[in-house]
Amino acid sequence: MKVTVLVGGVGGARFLLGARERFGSTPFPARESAPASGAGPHSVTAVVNVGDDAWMHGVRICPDLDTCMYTLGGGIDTERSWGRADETWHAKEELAAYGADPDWFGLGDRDLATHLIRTRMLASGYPLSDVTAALCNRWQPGVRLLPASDTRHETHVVIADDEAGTNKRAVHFEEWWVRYRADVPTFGFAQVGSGPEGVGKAEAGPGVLDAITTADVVFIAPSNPVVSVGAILSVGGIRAALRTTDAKVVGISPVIGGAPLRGMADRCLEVIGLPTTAAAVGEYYGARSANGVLDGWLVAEEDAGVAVEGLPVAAVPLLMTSPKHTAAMIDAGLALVGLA
Ligand code: FO1
Repeated sequence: MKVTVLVGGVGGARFLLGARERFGSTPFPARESAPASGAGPHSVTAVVNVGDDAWMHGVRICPDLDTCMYTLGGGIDTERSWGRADETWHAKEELAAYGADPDWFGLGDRDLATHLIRTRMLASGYPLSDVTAALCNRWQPGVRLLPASDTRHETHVVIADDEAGTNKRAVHFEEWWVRYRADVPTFGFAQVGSGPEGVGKAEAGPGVLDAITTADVVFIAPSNPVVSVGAILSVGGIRAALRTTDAKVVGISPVIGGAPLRGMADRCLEVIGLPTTAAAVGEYYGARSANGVLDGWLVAEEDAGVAVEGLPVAAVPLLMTSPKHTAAMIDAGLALVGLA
């Protein structure tokens, strides 16, 4: 079975641990030498959000790609769920001592090596997808990790000094998320691309549309529906590929009983005027028969009875407390769309 997963950071990485448990390892980067070896009956490809990506202190940081790579590669700090285990912060302290901005972002010394390699490769002309494969040579995540786009597609957030919108300005998503903890008057999100005026459609990265159109099943992981999944869906061609693929598309609700699993999905949904419910997110993605992208919607048992127009819904345990639990959730998703 060819499996493709749309993921953001923490929730997406946990879901991928379950996907690897359920479908086995996918050699990544593919071993040119013996492609047959290690390739089991299944393959798992993750299309990873690049909306959180940022230039800071002269290096390119890709939070969701790195969170997936470190989590699957065994290097993640399990307390924070981001960055490296056994981390130190000397470079961050030294930068702050120079008064270098930003001082609010957690740039770890071990993590910095990843950003330096990435920055050097980007400067040499390698696309982000090649950089990701090169970094994964070391980490061997056992899942193919593809950036949703190789071109800049950052999420920026319109904030202001007060609810009336005095002094509206745009800040990078990371500043909104890390510096302000989203606790600031917020008026919307925008994707900032690499076009001449800084906006415009970033096109899908290499292999992304193929991973969607040739899959047997596509999962939309329980990541932030607005700034992670929404940012992926806004990449040129991805929504259309989901609407036309022969694969079954199964979404997993990131909201359980009116609260997000983690992160600030509720705050993001509020900004775009949606309630924090499994039904609202299901409607936001929408059934393919209703101009949306889903063939099935998995909700938590707490949300049993939720209905979404034109969509089969199943209520199952959604807590990803272990890869085995997540694998069971994946089986429920396959069953919902007749693939189990
Ligand atoms: N999240 C934080 O809340 N505080 C941080 O200082 C922080 C630093 C950081 C550094 C590298 C990295 O890959 C991720 C980092 N994150 C941090 C997580 C980041 O904000 C992610 O974008 C969120 O987890 C949303 O996916």
